[in-house]
Amino acid sequence: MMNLIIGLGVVLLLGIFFLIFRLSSLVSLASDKKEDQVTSGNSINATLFIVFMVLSLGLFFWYSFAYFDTYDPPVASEHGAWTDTLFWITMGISVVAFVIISIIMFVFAYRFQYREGRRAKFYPDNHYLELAWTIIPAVVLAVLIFTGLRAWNDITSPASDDAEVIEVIGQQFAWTARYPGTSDNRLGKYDFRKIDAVNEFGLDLTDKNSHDDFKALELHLPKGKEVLLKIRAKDVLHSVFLPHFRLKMDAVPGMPTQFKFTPTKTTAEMRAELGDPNFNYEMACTEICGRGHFSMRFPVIVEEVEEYEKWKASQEAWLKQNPDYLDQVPLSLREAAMIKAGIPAETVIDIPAKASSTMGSH
Ligand SMILES: [Cu+2]
Repeated sequence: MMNLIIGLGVVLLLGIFFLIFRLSSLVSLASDKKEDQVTSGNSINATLFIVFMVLSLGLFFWYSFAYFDTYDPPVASEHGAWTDTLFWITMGISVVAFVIISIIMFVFAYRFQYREGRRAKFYPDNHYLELAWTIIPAVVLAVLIFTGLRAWNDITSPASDDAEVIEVIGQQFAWTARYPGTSDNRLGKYDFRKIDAVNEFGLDLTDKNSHDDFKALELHLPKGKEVLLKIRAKDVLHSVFLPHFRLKMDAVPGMPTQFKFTPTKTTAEMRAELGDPNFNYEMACTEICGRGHFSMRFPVIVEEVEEYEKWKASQEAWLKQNPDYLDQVPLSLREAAMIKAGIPAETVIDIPAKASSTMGSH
């Protein structure tokens, strides 16, 4: 409602401006003097240029400072500090160029408005000037792009062998995470053709690494340890966005992506830093993926490594929660799979019966 009123107010104001403009040009048409007819509209426009410049630059700086905290959350990852520096260097150069160009544009429009008897100067070209405004921006842009590229190559280079590998999967409209179990610390293979109502990851149970993988509805991260996020999507494009970690990577169906980073502040530390006991990190989807896009919020918890390991050990393997799927585990691996997944031994009795009944029905 408030927005509507503000919108109507702006439309009304523009209408009034237009009427004043029409009125003054009609008045000047009615007057006999030739120069009045030409210059009255010009000087109004010239003055409006200056008004517009002062108002919009004022708004620009006011917004940038007043709402600074809402678009610049404190950084909580190692590479984030470096990308922030690059961002602010680029921003500083752009803002200086933007302000200088805006002022020159509007002041020139005002300064060189039509005046009776003034003639334009014929000034066809100046090689030095053209060289200067080509070479200086080219050098500045090249430096920005190459330092950015170096940082990007560093961020996207392969993760170290002892990195914590976690998979996040986007689907309409929720995130899920898959962790390697504590007994092997390796994510098992998956195959999208194995996805069904229960096997939402498409776990390939013929791979022994998959037997202790578990599902999580919160993203737990260890502080000070390199994390490799493996990212995929099950239906449409989604995008992983972890603003405090300066991490953004698309989740693309059929094309797994990844991002490595090292968290530097636990949730508790960030709460203390912000003085907000209710603060929580979160992961959002930044690809408009459909009607429920807004609801793709995923809680993120950063803990000390010991707490993180404790949490991992307390989780139940996916296979333990879905023991029916043991019949997809090759017979030779079945016993080891049950131990790995923590499935009680008495479940063994069901499996051969089930296997033989399926065979019998063929
Ligand atoms: Cu999404």
